[in-house]
Amino acid sequence: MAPHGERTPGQDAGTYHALNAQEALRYALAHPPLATADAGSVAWDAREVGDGNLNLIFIVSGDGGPSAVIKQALPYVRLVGESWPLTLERNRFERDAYAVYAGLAPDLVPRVYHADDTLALFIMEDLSRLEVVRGGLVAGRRFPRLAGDIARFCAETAARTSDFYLGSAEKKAAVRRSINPELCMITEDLVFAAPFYNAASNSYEPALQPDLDRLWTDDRALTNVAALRYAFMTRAEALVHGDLHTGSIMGSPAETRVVDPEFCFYGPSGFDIGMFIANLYLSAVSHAAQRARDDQRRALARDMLGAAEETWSEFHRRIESLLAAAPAWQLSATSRAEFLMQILRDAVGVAGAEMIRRTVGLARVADLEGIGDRQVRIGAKATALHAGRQLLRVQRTIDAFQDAHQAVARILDK
Ligand code: SR1
Ligand code: MG
Repeated sequence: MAPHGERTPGQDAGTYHALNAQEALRYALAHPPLATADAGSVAWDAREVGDGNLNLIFIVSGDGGPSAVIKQALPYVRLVGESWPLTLERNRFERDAYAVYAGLAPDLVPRVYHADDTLALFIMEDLSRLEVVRGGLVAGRRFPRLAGDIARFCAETAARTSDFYLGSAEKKAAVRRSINPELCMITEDLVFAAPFYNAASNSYEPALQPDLDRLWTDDRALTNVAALRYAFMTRAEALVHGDLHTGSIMGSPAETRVVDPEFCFYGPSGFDIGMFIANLYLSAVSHAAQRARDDQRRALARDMLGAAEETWSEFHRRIESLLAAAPAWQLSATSRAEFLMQILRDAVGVAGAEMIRRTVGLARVADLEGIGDRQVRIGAKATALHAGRQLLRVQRTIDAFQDAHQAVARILDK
């Protein structure tokens, strides 16, 4: 990797500024991997294509030739504007996470070629051959590898970055490097707090008020979400991606890539798998709500529920065998089962909170917002709130994933 603080051509050293497309093009052509290309003989183009909540994304490509992506952090939340400042250091957290993932599941993450902490950017592999999985699921496309690949990603990262695999001092150093307070605070607030009271950042159709009143007075759900929030803030178990929803995954029928780990930190091992499963459930809710007007939707909803089951069972199988093989621990079957039960209960609770916040919180999702018919959309959101609340209610007492899964399937069937 290049030394920190390298200059964009034509810029002063040591200062940050947000690039425009022309500057991104010049920067990319001066750094790996495109600096090695025969730049003069190709017509180059740079486009800003970021559609996420936070960053600039430039695709730099030569016609028919090589390409790369520059990801640059903005010093504020793009979704909201400059009134919400946000640390540029998140770009470094993201790059560090990719370096860890490259050692654990290199086929499931993009390659990173170059980084520049002054400009808060890195250059990575262009994944334009893939699509954002959320968009594909909304459009009814299928990703047969998705569940298995994400289960493997979550099992590998949850086990191999934990104390079961790292030495004691190594693990503590990793935790220290990954303390990411500003982005964690966003999750503490937007996932575990704001959706559970009448917070200014929430946004929802007034027709959902009765559903929200039920949630906001559900002592069991509120007690459990408070415990999950506390666990998120205190239990540094493993390196967590921190934002592993279907908008943070690029895919095709043949490939899966996890992107956007800027929310990474050391947290509860069930967090990522729970957030991912929640987003499969949201897709299932969306398709199920639209089934009366479209024959394909019933099958798509069933597929998404099936993908959630496959995700959990494959994750469970893999992490169980990783724990069994953990060097220096000799965990008995009983103690492995105990750890896995904790992960299951955390994951189910996170899934509930994520479903609710994606329905009424600040950062909602196309699976629900994109339903054109107002009545159908409200129905889908009410179902998501009901399912999310149910997951929160049962998470502390379930003994098996199926206990939670069947509850969601029954709610979708109504
Ligand atoms: C203010 S950021 C809102 C959301 O966008 C990110 O993708 C995370 O999901 C965060 O909660
Ligand atoms: Mg993101």
